[in-house]
Amino acid sequence: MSTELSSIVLDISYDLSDDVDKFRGIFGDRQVINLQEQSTPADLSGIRYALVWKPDPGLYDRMPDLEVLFSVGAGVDHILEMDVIPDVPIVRFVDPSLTNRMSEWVCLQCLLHLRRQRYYDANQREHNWEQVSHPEAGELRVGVMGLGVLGLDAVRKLKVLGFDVAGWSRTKKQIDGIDTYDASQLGGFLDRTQMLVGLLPSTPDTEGIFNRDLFKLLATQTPIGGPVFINAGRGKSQVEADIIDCLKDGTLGGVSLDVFETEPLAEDSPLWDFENAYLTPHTAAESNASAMAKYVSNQIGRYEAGQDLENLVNRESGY
Ligand code: NDP
Ligand code: OXD
Repeated sequence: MSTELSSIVLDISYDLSDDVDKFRGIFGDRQVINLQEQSTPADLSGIRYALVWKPDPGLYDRMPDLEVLFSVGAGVDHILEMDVIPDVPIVRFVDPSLTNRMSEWVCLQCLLHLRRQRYYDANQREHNWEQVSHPEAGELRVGVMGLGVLGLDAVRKLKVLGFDVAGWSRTKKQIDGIDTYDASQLGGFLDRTQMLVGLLPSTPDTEGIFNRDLFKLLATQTPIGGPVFINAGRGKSQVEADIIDCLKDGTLGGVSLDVFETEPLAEDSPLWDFENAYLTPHTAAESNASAMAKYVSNQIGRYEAGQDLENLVNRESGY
């Protein structure tokens, strides 16, 4: 097949059909091969770049000349968990359009719990005018687990809202005005945390980290009726059976979950029915197609100019 060397393949497992024109507009002279299209050739030799979510395992065999793999998402667990991973650099998606959306979601969830929004929703349904007082943000100690691109933006914005914010990550960070803890200091971090936010990647080390044992270490005295758990990292990092039990027995006073062990969340999951649970269907921060096309095009430009690719995945740490 005679494709240009600089063509890019768009994977079928993340439906970009409505956005292919945006990709073609931004990629200009580069050929954009959308695997959704019937006309896609079986032989993709000569192709150097692919943008994938969780591709068909056979896809890589069709691309013997692949040089760089781009992830549609900021997370790359879907790529690294596959049996076959091509031996090429993997670049994850990092862009303000995604980061800002995630911080909007995190701040929103913290505020919903702080301002007892569910209580007012219920009263509104009952046409019930009842004023209750609530603490201000500065009285709430929020702790963010994961201080990467998303966590760093979230802690800064939570701080601007007035929350008393701290962060935890594998390696120690220095952030103005924010207490930080490294992996060895998890106990101290949890002990001060009343509202816990998860922005961790899914790796063997983070699997099931948000479980009953961890929730029990959170600060129990809170001005909002119990510690709150908020997660938008990955569902595999949480043990949903423990979350359900902890909501029932008051170990947790509330949760906000955007990610789940199995997605979509089963219709009969008890999580749907807790008054103090806010659930969103993995929509905290979407990857915007135009931003993604510009990002990938820019990275390919850097690569071809001999510059370093940005946001490379470390296969050893798994993110
Ligand atoms: P980064 O890779 O930039 O940051 C990951 C952070 O997690 C780092 O601070 C890292 O520590 C920390 N970390 C990783 N493993 C451990 C560990 N074992 N113990 C302690 N800390 C750890 O990722 P992003 O911030 O860009 O994204 C985070 C995750 O958010 C993604 O992997 C993805 O799963 C999820 N996501 C969810 C979306 C949604 O819509 N729900 C949208 C986009 C992303 P260190 O700094 O020391 O390396
Ligand atoms: C991502 C996601 O990883 O949307 O970007 O979950």
